Amino acid sequence: MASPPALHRCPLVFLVAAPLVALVCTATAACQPDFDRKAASVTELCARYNGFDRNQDGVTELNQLTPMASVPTRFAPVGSVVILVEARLLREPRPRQAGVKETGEPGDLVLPTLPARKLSPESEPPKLLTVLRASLNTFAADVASLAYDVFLVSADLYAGPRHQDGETLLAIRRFLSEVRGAVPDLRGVILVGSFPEALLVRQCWWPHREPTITLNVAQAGAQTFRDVDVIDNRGGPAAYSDSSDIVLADLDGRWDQIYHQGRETVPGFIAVFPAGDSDRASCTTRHYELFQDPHEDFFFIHDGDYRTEAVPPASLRFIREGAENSECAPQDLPARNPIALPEIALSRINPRHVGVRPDPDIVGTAGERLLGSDGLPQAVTLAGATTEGWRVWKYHRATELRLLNEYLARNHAWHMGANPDRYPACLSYDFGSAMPALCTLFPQWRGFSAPGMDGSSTSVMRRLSPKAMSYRRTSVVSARTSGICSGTARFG
Ligand SMILES: [Ca+2]
Ligand SMILES: [Ca+2]
Repeated sequence: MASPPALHRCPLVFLVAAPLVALVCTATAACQPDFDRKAASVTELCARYNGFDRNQDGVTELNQLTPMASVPTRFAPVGSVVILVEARLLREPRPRQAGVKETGEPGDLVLPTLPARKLSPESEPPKLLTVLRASLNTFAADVASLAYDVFLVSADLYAGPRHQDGETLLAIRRFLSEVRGAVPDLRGVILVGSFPEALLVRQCWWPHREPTITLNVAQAGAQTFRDVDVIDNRGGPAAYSDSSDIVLADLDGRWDQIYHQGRETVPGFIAVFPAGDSDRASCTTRHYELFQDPHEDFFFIHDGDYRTEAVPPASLRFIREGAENSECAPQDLPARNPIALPEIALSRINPRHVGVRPDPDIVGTAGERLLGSDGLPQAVTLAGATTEGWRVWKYHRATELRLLNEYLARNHAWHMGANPDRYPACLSYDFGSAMPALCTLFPQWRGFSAPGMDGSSTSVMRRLSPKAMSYRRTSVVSARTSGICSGTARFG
């Protein structure tokens, strides 16, 4: 077996174009099944998870998982990677019908998607789907060239009106967990397309000092305090994360136990202590505001559990219950600062929300449209104020596919040595800076240093509340940064 090129032989972290695709090259060859065994396991698991209804409520989360390709690396493998492709992207366009307006289906609007220089002027532009299928295979081969065995799978997931992104994610997670059981060197998963996102809601017991705070705003009992001790158990600015990949990456955590699919109200409070002394686990005050926050389809990180007792005549005692870290795997709990740790790296390539174009149906008073005959934006005078800014943009599937194809083409070109004049950048938290490792990738990066390119833990932490951080590095922060920085996590 050939040795990998020096670039890929080092046990280091690397980042590949945006979105970040990062995996750690750590030799783990011992006791691993061979490629054929891994491929057979992935195929078998795909079949087993077809029609998977995780919570057995009659709504299928995983409609169909279809193996598309298995690509062995030419080098001694340092791990395996699964690429999940949203099946929606791969569906054939509907047949065009006479009299039906152009829908944005890929067969309707054919755009040149491979680098133009690769097409002769006489070439008929390839169909977007044909290009996409070829591009995905090329992408898998590109990842395999980094010394990974690669398994390309199309994923047809629940896409109905019900809010159950978290449930669908948990189903994917179950599948990935089983894949990791059969393919122990699984190092990363790349999601191509619009996959569900995890919404994290967190409560914590957050004592801090506020320069100014108003309770019961716009209510009869509104009251403003200055420079006071406060306990906020709604989590403060880190209470929500609507895009976090820690749920998928932390395969042995207890995320399935903290998922809430239906709509629920979560009680919370902010209490003010004008006389100070708010850090204790039981505090009494008559200055407080109670909340009932509605949430749906969310993972509830309940680090701020509490109960109250009435203290006549008008005060309330807040008693901290102390339940924390229920999302963490048991082996993560003994840590001094328990935190959910990922087993695999996760990356997303998703152009869906930029797959838009100006609405061709908007027509101005003189018959002008948003784009002129030259294809450029132009001034349009509307008869009525009926079109708001965001409505100008209309989802257009052909554009989505074209953007994806263009990205994959650029990514491949980079693997082939194009665009060498790129620079390293790192954003990380808790795992330390990956910048030193990045700078070993290319000779010209040795000693690279530029302001703002290395957002490692110190600078990230500095932007957050020092007291909140000293109290406990929050799970939400770790989850969010794991999502952002899956590229900087080290494994194995
Ligand atoms: Ca279900
Ligand atoms: Ca874990």
